[in-house]
Amino acid sequence: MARKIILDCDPGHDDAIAMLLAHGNPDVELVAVTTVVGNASVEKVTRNALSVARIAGITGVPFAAGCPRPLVRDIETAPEIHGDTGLDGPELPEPTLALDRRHAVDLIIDTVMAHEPGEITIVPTAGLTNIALAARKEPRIVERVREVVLMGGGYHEGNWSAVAEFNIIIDPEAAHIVFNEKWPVTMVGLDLTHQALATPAVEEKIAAVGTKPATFVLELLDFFREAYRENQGFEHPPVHDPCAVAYVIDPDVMTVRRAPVDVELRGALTVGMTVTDFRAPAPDDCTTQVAVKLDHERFWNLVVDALERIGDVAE
Ligand SMILES: [Ca+2]
Repeated sequence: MARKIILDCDPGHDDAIAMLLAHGNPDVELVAVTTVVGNASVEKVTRNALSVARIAGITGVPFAAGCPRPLVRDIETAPEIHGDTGLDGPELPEPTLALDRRHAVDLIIDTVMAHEPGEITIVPTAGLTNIALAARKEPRIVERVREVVLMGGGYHEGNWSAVAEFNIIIDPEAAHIVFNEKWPVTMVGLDLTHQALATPAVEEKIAAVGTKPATFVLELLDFFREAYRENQGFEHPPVHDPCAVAYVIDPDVMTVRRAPVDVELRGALTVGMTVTDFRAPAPDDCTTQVAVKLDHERFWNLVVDALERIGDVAE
């Protein structure tokens, strides 16, 4: 049985690849895609998500737009990493899917409540505004969700400050809510995703697929490589978001460690830090775990396999 996932995202180059992985892999089923302000405005990332759906040939999945700003803080976007559109680089087609009329928060709630307990996994690859609001609006989703597997944070690494990662620091109050609810949370943070480098060998494998969606991924990686070289000193870009999807598909793609995680809201230097307590043993009531070590080859094979299964998509 394929694991049913809600992808909450802000496409975003790596979000786009996460969508392709989720769509192409038979062991997960996309049951909803929701968007939230993050890499760019919610209008831009929503349009991007719909364009990626067309490229990937995703149909019959509801897409809904979510929160236009964080819970408390001002909007902060990431044009230096994703360009002004949030998905600079490839030429994007006009979307063909129509948006669901519901707000993303309501689509998340409706989807979780319409399924049996333990059926739905939420995979956030953006700021946690929608997820936090959904948990507050309908608290019963917390015990119905199987688990939350999120890309964000890091226990030793930051990218938007010395100690904080973008998805967390843009809405730390929302992250605080999500990490402190009693659902199981897996933090696929920078410590893990900085191992998911798109090396030339990876790009060769993707190029060998030879389809339009594969070419689209290569174009995304070209833009991402330059952005990460210029702004963060990476030779090859770390491709964060599909790592969270990959963990749902195949938990053996990474090692994880159980540890309490909380989010700093008041530190003058550390706001948005995902403070991880590695003192052993983890308390019995600990509901969080953090991703530690990636099997690089296994991960990229999943991405390539998904692209092969998607094949060429009719226009
Ligand atoms: Ca993202």
